[in-house]
Amino acid sequence: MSIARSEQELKENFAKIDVNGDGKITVDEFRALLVSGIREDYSEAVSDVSISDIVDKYAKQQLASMDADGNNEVSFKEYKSAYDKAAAEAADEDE
Ligand SMILES: [Ca+2]
Ligand SMILES: [Ca+2]
Repeated sequence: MSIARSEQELKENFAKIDVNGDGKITVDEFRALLVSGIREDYSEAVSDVSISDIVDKYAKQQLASMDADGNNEVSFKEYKSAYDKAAAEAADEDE
């Protein structure tokens, strides 16, 4: 897995999560992302009701982990710095 990503690639990833295109990722957008991921993995086994609580929890965790200024939205700047931090940690583990 390559950890060196260009800013352009990060912008494209961010835009995929930022469904309404306002430049900020909200907990609802993280939620939608998680739901679509779960649907791909467990398309038949899971109902909306059974995944709802789990998705809520992880969406909030994911938002909180990236939301540096605590306004409940993740800007591209916050997304990028979270990604840079994860990439730096991954690089440390490789050594
Ligand atoms: Ca948005
Ligand atoms: Ca924020």
